[in-house]
Order: sequence, then C-alpha cells, then structure tokens
Amino acid sequence: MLLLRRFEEKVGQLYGMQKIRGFCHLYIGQEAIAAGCMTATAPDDKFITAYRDHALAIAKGVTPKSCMAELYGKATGCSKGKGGSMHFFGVEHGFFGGHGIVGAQIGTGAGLALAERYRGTQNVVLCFFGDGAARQGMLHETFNMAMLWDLPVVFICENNKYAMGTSVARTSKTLEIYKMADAYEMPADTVDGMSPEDVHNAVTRAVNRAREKGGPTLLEIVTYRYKGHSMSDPQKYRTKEELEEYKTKDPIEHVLKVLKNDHALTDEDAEAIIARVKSQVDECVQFASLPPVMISASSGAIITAGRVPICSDSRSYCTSFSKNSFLVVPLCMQMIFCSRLLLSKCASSRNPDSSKFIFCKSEVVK
Ligand SMILES: Cc1ncc(C[n+]2csc(CCOP(=O)(O)OP(=O)(O)O)c2C)c(N)n1
Ligand SMILES: [Mg+2]
Repeated sequence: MLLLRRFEEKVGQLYGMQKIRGFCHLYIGQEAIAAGCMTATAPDDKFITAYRDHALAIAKGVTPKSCMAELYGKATGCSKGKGGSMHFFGVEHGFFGGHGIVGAQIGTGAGLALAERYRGTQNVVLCFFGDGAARQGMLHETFNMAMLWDLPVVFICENNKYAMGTSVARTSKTLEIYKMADAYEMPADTVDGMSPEDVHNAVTRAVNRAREKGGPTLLEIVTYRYKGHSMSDPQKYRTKEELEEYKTKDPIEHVLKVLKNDHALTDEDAEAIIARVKSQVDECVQFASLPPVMISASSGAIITAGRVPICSDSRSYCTSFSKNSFLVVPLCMQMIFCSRLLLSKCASSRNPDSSKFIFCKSEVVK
C-alpha cells in the first residue's frame, strides 16, 4: 500500500512538472482494495479495471518501473508507451487493463471468465468498476449472462462516492449498490474499503465460491479517493470536512498501527520500509527518464536510438524521425495504434517501416 501511495504521490508531482501529460486519475485513498485483492488471489487469476488503473496494475505484478515508463510514454512502458495512464496492460501478469470507456470492462471481464471456464482452469477474474459505471446498461446484461453461465468472476464495485463530480445519491435511488445483485440472484456483500483485512476476507470468500463453480459475486467496496477525479478537478462538489473525515480512516496509518501494536514493528523497522519504498520510486523515475528507446518492428527487440519520434500524450501530437518535421497524428489514428497493441500485444507484427513512428512522451534526445 505504501508503494502504491508513494508511487502515485510522485506521479502527481511529475504531472505538475509536466513530465507526465494527458489524462491521469489517481487511486490515492483506495489502496486497501488493491492490497486486499492482491492477497486474496493467485498469480494466475486475472484483473481488469477502468482508467484508475496504476495501483491495481502494480498490485497484480506489473513492475512499477514499466508503469512509470508508460506514464512517460516510453517504449519500455507496460503498454509500450502507447497507452498512457488509462491503458496499463500486463497480460503476462494477468492484468488486462486499463479501460477508458466507463463500464465497458464489465462485459470484457465476464468474457475473460468465460475463457477461463472454456479452458477448464481454476482461475478467477476480478472485474473492477466504479459507482458511476454501475449505472451502465452493460452491468445488467453481463450480470444476467454471468449468472446464467456460472462464470468464475468477482464483480468489484469500488464505490468512492463520486462519478467525476456527481455523487451516488444524485444518480440513483439505490444507494447500496450491492443490492443490485438481488435482481439476478447473485450473492453480494458490502465491504469496508478502508480496511485491507476486510477486503481480503470478502474477496477470499467470493474467489473460493467462484473456484468451486459457485458462480459470480458482487462486492461493493466502499472507499474514498483523496484526490480529484483526474488531475484537473477543482473538487467543488465535496467539502474539506468530508475529505478529512475519510483521511482519519487511512488504511496505511491503520496497518502501521496494527503492525506496531500486534506484530512488534519498531519505529526503525517502519523507517526502513519507508526508505526502501522511497528509493524504489526514485528508481522508477530514473528508469522512466532514460533516453527514449525504440522497438524493432521485425524482432520486437528494444533498440536504443539517438533520437526517436515523440508523442506528448494520447490527445496531442507525434513527431517523425526527422529533426524538424512535425507530424500531427489525429486521435483516431492513435486509437487504431492502441487497439493494435491490444490485439497483437506487441509491435512485432508491424511493417518494419512503421517503426519510424513510436509513441513516446520523452524529449527528443540529440
Ligand atoms: C461510456 C462513457 N461515458 C462517460 C464517460 C466520461 N467519464 C469518464 S470517468 C466518468 C466517471 C466514472 O465514475 P466511476 O465509475 O464512479 O469511477 P471513478 O472515476 O470514481 O473511479 C465518466 C462519466 C466515459 N469515459 N465513458
Ligand atoms: Mg466513483
């Protein structure tokens, strides 16, 4: 949890320094969910989530260095620098994104569970979505089919109280989201998302049920994000008092107390952990700041280059190899590149000539 927190605090700083650009949604405050889900699942289980994906990717085993490099738009990033903050991927670690369309991953998550069932594995899919996504039609269609086919999936609604600036109360008569499972006779529970232990226990129960062919579960994990919806959120929809109230339940502080009181953690031990995490995050920044690299389109190998084309973020521009030429790539083209990344998982299927265009936020190295 401390690594997730410090990683994202650093991301916030780097964003302010314009080292990281584009859309960026922080998970700070919600770390107990990532921690409890990680400890309650096995490496072969799968995670899929929305755009608030940094912490869940790291919890699933995607390396923090490759995550930071992704934020910098580097080819060494977990999505080869083509996805950015919202589209982290690590299929080899069981992390299936990183999705920007609210609620879309609910159907895709059930599809992943269907694949596991089809292949006859014991693996379970954890499918994360927000309270806002719970209002999407996709949820209802998916719940129906997932129950009908007893799919091995745990639906996790991270209820952080707001969808952008809109509170749950302004969008639904049903304030307790877990009750939406009743219509499909799906087992459901509500969980304190500020307690990693509670998250662990509830997810363990749901995962066991899914492994034993008991079908899906809906868990509404009640949490809070300390930061705005994204980096450009004036947060006028909530009070400072509300925020401060949740900070008193901070999961990291809570675990620190438990470790000190019940597990003989000393102040020196705690300092050592904090120092280790700090240097780990510093190493991530150093790694992401390395000169840009490019990937060979024919072999997939990473080749360092004196100067590579750049793309400052998913909404802006991309430069070509030549020093002064400046190629504007529209968003639709970038989306095609991103979908190709998802389909092929790497750039190796591309025409060698297309290696001229690599999405990279770093500065041009002379
Ligand atoms: C289909 C669709 N509609 C609208 C948006 C714009 N949008 C982006 S994030 C968001 C709020 C989603 O809130 P929630 O599901 O609670 O997730 P949280 O941001 O709180 O993690 C909206 C409406 C979108 N990306 N996709
Ligand atoms: Mg929300």
